[in-house]
Amino acid sequence: MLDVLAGIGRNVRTGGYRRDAWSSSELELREWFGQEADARGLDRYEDRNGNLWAWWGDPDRTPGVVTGSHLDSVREGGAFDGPLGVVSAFQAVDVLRGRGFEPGRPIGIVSFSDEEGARFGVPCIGSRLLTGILPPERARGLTGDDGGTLAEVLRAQGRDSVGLGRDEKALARMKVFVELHIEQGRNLTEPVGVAAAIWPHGRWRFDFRGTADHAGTTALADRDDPMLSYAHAVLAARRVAEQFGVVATFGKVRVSPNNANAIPSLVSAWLDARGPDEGAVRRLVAELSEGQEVVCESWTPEVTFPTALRDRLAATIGGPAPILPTGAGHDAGILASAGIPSAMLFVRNPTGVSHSPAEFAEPDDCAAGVTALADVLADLCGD
Ligand code: HGY
Ligand code: MN
Ligand code: MN
Ligand code: MN
Repeated sequence: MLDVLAGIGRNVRTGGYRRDAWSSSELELREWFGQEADARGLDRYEDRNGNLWAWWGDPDRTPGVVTGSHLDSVREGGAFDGPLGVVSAFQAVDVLRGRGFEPGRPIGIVSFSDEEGARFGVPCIGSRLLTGILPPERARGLTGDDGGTLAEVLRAQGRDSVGLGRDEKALARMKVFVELHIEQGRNLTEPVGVAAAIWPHGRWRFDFRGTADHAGTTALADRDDPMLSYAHAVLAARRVAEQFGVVATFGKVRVSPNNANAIPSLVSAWLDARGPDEGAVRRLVAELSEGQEVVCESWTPEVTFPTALRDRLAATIGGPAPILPTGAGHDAGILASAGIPSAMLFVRNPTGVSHSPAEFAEPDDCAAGVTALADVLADLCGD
């Protein structure tokens, strides 16, 4: 059985992906990726947007079949969301070589930078920059939770030499992209499935303002406490989400100045809202935003993966492989929205839990994912 989990274990030992991207631990991740690529004699490099690449064959001769995912994660995320796709990509190359397969096209492995947007607030920064969907100036100006901008972080790491931005060369090298990812819901009952679509989803920052004052000496009637507005918004989000058939949560909140014995002057809270119906998501946000200070920090429209490619993957896997939508965003969705033929394979998640250390996939299902990915890569290389 393929030691996918051993690969994830090695990645866990680097400790890198458990923290948000662009941090020093990301440097360790690049080392781990490099070791995996070097061990297979793959041609590896980092592109202008921090994405890591490893090639079997020369993509400048013929555009290649690319697979991969991301290594960063949310804080205290799981071990599979992202790394499973990168580890499985390396292992699928091993499987194909073990079969004596000679690819008719180059096969590329990519790890996109900062897919979760855990630090700078915008998900899929690496693939959005690569495709030009995220303008480099906006990316440079993104401010992390520690107050530093992405530009300052890149300068400190000496990584902004060639500058961020749309990468025509990287795009020209990609004929098709397939991302393998752990399923992040409870809907996949077979070991491996194929993605139909990604729900529209976004992140909005709400700023609830109040008047700083003493927690002990200010009469209740004299208080202008922004925590109350925040609390109302949290409860309204759940109520309206149920009403409109969407999902929404305030998963991150920042209280200023954050003293236990003072009424805050500001409560900033981030809403994540998603659903199969874009209109319903927008109605929810409009209702919650009424009379509030709200900034949309990221919006990803619905992505429907190309039907012919999706069905081809399902047929290659056989089974018949289930085809299902997801509420989770992915780099494959960004590439698809930029016109790169893209598809996704999902590996069963027995509990559906994700963005939590409890996230888990069975070794046999991980191995089935690698075999399915190898079969799909071999099939697509034949074009
Ligand atoms: O948040 C998401 O949808 C994904 O896990 N990045
Ligand atoms: Mn995730
Ligand atoms: Mn992911
Ligand atoms: Mn993804």
